[in-house]
Amino acid sequence: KWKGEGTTQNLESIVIGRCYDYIRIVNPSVGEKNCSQIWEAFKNAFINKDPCSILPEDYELFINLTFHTIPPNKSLFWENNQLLVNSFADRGRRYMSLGDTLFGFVGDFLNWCGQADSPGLDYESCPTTTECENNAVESFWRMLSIIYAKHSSGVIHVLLNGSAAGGAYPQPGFFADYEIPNLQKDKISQIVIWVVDDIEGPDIDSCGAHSVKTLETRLTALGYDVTCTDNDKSAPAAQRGPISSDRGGSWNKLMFVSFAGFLFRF
Ligand code: ENP
Repeated sequence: KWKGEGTTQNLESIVIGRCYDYIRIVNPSVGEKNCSQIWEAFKNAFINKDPCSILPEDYELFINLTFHTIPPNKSLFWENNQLLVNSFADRGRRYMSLGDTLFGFVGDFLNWCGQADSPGLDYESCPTTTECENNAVESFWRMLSIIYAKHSSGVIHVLLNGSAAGGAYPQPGFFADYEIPNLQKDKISQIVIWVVDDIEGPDIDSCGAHSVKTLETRLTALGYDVTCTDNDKSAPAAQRGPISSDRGGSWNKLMFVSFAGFLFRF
């Protein structure tokens, strides 16, 4: 019926299991959470409803039950870099991207939707955002993006893909539309943008050019202290240790490429 993939099989077990994995192993510092209640709140956001009439607010109870703070300087926003971000953030040990929070962790990589006339999940198909934007998955990430941006503080990092066909800073996009407008300026000391190309991918976008320039201009106009680094000056790789200054940019790029290559093997 719909063009999108249907609900992920075993959704309930996955959500409850991920919740326990998170609170017991990944990040016990969030404290005790009620994982069955979290599943109920998640499910009740979209079950038995028209799959095209789900709003971000429908996940409010889910957010209340899963919410925990995001440590200052740990927020990592991104576009078109999911696997690199997942590996680089290291499940919250290095950075805490939205997918490394309890609320994002339970839904990452999954698909879900209900149906108006039945209490069951639709395992056959779910609406894509082109079919209707008020679908269960889109509204989930919209709500989470807003909450994540509102609670981010200190130095904020943004990891963009310089090889993305539509530009490193897509508009529309979650970062452009739901995250930037919800950042709390008085809690943020700096915004650091990293533009990283795919290994052997085209160098389409970089700091000071095209869509990245648009982003830099927007953030500066909002009053943020913005810095931007391209991968050839070594962005994430620089975090792994000091880079000797006499070696120049190409060595740095090699450092980054081998680091990214290492990440991509996962
Ligand atoms: P894509 O299109 O590269 O990747 C979408 C995949 O990332 C889906 O598997 C989705 O899970 C998962 N995902 C993890 N975090 C988010 C998310 N936060 N989000 C949408 N999907 C997410 O990603 P997008 O659409 O460009 O979104 C990137 C955004 O995530 C950035 O704004 C970044 O700052 C933010 P699923 O359940 O859909 O299979 C917000 C929206 O963190």
